[in-house]
Amino acid sequence: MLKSGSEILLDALEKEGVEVIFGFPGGAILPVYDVIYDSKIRHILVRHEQGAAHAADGYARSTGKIGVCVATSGPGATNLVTGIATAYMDSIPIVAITGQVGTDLLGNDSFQEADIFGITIPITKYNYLVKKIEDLPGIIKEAFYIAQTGRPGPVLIDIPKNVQVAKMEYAGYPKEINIPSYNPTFKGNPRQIKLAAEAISKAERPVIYAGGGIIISGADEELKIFAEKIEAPVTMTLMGLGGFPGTHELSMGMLGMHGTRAANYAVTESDLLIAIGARFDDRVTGKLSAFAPNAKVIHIDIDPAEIGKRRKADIPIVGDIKQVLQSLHKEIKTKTHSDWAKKIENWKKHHPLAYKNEKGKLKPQFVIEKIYEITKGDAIITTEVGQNQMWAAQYYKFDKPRRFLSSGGLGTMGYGFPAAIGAQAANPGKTVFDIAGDGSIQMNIQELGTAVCSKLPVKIAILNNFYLGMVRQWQELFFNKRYSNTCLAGNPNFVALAKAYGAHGILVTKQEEVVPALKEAMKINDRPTIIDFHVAQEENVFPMVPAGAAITDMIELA
Ligand SMILES: Cc1ncc(C[n+]2csc(CCOP(=O)(O)OP(=O)(O)O)c2C)c(N)n1
Repeated sequence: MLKSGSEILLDALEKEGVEVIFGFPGGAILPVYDVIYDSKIRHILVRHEQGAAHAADGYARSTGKIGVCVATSGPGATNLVTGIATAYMDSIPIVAITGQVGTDLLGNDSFQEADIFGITIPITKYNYLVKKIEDLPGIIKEAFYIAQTGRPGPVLIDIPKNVQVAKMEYAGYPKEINIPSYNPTFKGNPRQIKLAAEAISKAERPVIYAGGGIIISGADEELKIFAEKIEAPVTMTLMGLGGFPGTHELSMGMLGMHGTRAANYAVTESDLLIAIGARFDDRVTGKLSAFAPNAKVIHIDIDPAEIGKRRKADIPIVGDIKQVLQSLHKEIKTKTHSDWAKKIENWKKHHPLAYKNEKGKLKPQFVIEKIYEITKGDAIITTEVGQNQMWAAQYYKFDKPRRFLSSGGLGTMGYGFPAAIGAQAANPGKTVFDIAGDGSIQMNIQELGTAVCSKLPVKIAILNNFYLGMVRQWQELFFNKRYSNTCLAGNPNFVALAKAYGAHGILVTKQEEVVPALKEAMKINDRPTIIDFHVAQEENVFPMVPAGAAITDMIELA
């Protein structure tokens, strides 16, 4: 059947099982929008293309499926860049589709031309500029395959306008795919797995250091069986939260810069560090030479490039984590480490996460504890970046994967709200909370329009300290309280702003107002709600390891 490039694109998206796409139109993508008009796929019109990329990312993180975003050429495409880079740093599968000027105009500085292919080379797993309509079906098939397999990541397809309108005889979306140069390894090497099992049987102080790879691979059950069988305490990275139940007795919570004392001590004293789907990020390791200095390292990851990148692995295992753990289960024997377990219990008991409950002050940590209680630990939580993000990671106990969506690698302010929109679109019946800072929320607050029009009942809890809090904290601790350009005195009235958009708004200034406000927000299910919590202005996130220090070098609550 004769079909246009745009019709082929939409057919391919349907065949890939795409249910919703996030986008913003413009001249160079108009033929595609014309086909979207008749399509069964839901299109959510964002207010800024950055919102589309983050929403696709939130959709992907909360479901494990590929998120799709669409933008026009030039400024539309460049507005996607931060969202694509955010997804790239956290290995999130999204497919970004951009319109491009016609192939005859390429390279002429034509109106709204930007070399988005060139711009996104370093921030995509793979990308394409489609020069002929005949290539289009195969490219879309490849793009979806590459985005999702191996170590996932964003893929961009740039489609010139003439390719969108050209017609060809279309035999249907390809069923098979063959990319000879692309062969991710799924099964771990049996010899390495045996070596790992041996090292585990000899270890006296093992620690499991679990990253986002656990969640990507869907290996949370396997991890639980593994940890219980060898009685190893588990610490998670920011990306790994929910990959192991936060309330499990073997959980030590997060490690690293704002990790728990138990986690950081345990890693430092361990004799075997089992790194699973984690990449030894500098926010985790602190001073690298002091990180697990006496430990043998088993490193399991699907991406061979991660192994040995920052820390030599004694036993490297390349493969899909779920499969590797299943193979490991067969090789290991049940173990206990009573002295080690006691030591860790002791650290946990004597150094719990703590904050001061001061009279007359509303503490952000308290707000998060109450969000946890009211949602029974089962909400999808997105965060912005800064103190709000770290408090959410510390005080909301994630027992299940795909419940905590946060920009870990890039640390993108403005991520949380559009990501929440994506997650809510993907999970209509679930409670979705964006835990936000007053600075970050203003980076994509225009998406209130999107959430209102799409009737998405996202809840936004603004921990409003009238500062760029995390930067202010660094200025307080390391720059002698010289608060250069971190005061947000010009904040809008967020309740009035919510109302102006047709959303619901609640102001909370006292501790006793927190629960009633949350209950009120939980009842609203046809539009977004902003709760503006006026929290203690100079509260800090503790413990804190100063950048570049050893992770045992923690600054604590005074
Ligand atoms: C796009 C972007 N710009 C700048 C930064 C640097 N930065 C990190 S945290 C932070 C402050 C965040 O303030 P706010 O959103 O109010 O959250 P709080 O720390 O107060 O919870 C800034 C500016 C960033 N992470 N992202």
